[in-house]
Amino acid sequence: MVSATVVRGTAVTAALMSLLVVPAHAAPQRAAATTAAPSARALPKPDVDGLWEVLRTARRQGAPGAMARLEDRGAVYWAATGVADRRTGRTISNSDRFRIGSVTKIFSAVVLLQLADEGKLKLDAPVNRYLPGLLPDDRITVRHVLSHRSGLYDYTNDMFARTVPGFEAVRSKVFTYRQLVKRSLGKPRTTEPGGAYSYSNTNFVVAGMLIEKLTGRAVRTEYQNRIIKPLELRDTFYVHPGKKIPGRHTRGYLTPDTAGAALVDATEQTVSWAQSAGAVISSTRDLNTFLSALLGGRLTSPAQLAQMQRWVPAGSTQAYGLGLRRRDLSCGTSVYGHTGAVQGYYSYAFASKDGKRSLAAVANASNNGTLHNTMLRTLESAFCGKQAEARKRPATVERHEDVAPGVPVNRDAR
Ligand code: REX
Repeated sequence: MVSATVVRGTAVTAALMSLLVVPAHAAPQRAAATTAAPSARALPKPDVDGLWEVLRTARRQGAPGAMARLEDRGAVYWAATGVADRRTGRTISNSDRFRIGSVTKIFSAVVLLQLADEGKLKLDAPVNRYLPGLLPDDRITVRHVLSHRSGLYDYTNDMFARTVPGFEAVRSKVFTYRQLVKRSLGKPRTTEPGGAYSYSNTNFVVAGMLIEKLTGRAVRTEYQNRIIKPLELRDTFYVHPGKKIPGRHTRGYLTPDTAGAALVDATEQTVSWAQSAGAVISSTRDLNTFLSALLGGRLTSPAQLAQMQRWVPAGSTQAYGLGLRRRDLSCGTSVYGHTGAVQGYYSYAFASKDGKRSLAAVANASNNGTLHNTMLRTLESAFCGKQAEARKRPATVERHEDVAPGVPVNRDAR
């Protein structure tokens, strides 16, 4: 069953933002190595037809369903095609919830930056000041962890070296944070503290531990009280170690490494392997609201938002801040947010510099590099409009260092 919807409507999000009170006492801190973003320019009109074409291509490339929601200064556009459930044939829709993977990292970073705003955390203090003896090097700071410059090895490299067996081995497991950190510490570190960007989920496991240590509460409670409740996000949950996605959701399908093998329904899992690095559930609407609020300065003080956007190079068209990615698009515009990959779901949540335009998209399949590259083009349609070069040329081949880095990704999956 196939369905297509492109709708324009009116969104009302501004009123509830006024509920947020942000402390503004935080002093600017020492700069990390930075890379300048291309200068901000007026955004071209979104290309909704282009967005729609990207989603159709995603389906041809192996996603049972794909959808996107674009919000632009009060106007809302959404598009969806394909199915949420291959067994029942139920049509996918933007009201379906899904697993957002590493977009979770922004939630964890926001909580920590709010704690910095409250004077409870210093970004340049060693992690070991707050979690004595956790890390083998006192030089590793909170900033290093949040910008993937700690050198802590990514334990998911080994965990998911074989995609389906790796997933099945952990889908019902419950890990403690310490068990995950221990898996990382068994391997040599990838950089000196403060060295080059080297993506690792371990960093955001440490972020979760910091949140729990500094607040005395579970990350779930902190996400809830600091982000979900104030922004009235009705589709956003942190479910751990439960395996189910609450309410109406799209199922997620994992592509096996063997070409031609049947997709594996990966919907139910604890996501304990990721937790504060990747276990949040949300919807395209909530992600638009979240990114707009963050970039619009409604979740942290301006000083902490500036910290979040001290960029380190992370590839030719990307940079990384603190739990935040910057992607530099073909038209010279940069967008800010995160990509996510957990088994069965590729997700994308980005906004313009001022937060006034936001795009959230998801394909309900993963471990398919061709599909991932296609879905990245939703950003081009949303923020470059008809100027997007990507529409005129074949999809660029991205490196996949951040999708289980060091692990082969199935590029040819159909
Ligand atoms: C886990 C394996 C990939 C996925 C991973 N995900 O590290 C984090 C994430 C949480 O969302 N990262 C994104 C599996 C990309 C980011 O930070 O931007 N792949 C799959 C394999 C490959 O198992 N052998 O594709 O489902």
